[in-house]
Amino acid sequence: MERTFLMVKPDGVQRGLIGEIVSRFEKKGFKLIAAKLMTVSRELAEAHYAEHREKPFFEELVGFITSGPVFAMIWEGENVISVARQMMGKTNPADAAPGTIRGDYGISVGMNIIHGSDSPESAEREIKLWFREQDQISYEKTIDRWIY
Ligand code: IDP
Repeated sequence: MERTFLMVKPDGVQRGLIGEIVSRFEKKGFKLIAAKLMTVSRELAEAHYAEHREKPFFEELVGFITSGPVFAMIWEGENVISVARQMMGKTNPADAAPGTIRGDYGISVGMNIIHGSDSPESAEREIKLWFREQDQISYEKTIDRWIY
């Protein structure tokens, strides 16, 4: 079963959207494997966004993600990486469809509420970066047989 790394960014936490976002993924049928409210060190922020190191907005990005608590999560389910990306909507909330998280709650690309891994490779890398093995909980849900 596939796993992905999702994070409510500091703007989403400040705006009280943790519950709403968790609820969307729960109702969809995905399974929560790990979650924590935390502040992000500069070191972790730079490692997480390493692929954007050369971009002009890199400093802004690192400054933003370290500016307040984030809610980091691992979710599991069939095709969860791509389905979560669809549920998040396009990177720029101006292009994100209504009904998606960014489409419903975001306005600017810098503060777009949520992060989600964009491929199996980045999901694997990000899960390792953000969570220790022993904090990832594998368990059965009886409801699963009504979802799959
Ligand atoms: P993604 O979060 O949808 O995967 P990426 O292209 O990986 O999008 O960019 C990472 C994050 O960098 C975005 O979520 C957004 O917050 C921020 N970002 C992307 N482009 C810009 C920009 O032009 N200005 C400021 N921030 C940006």
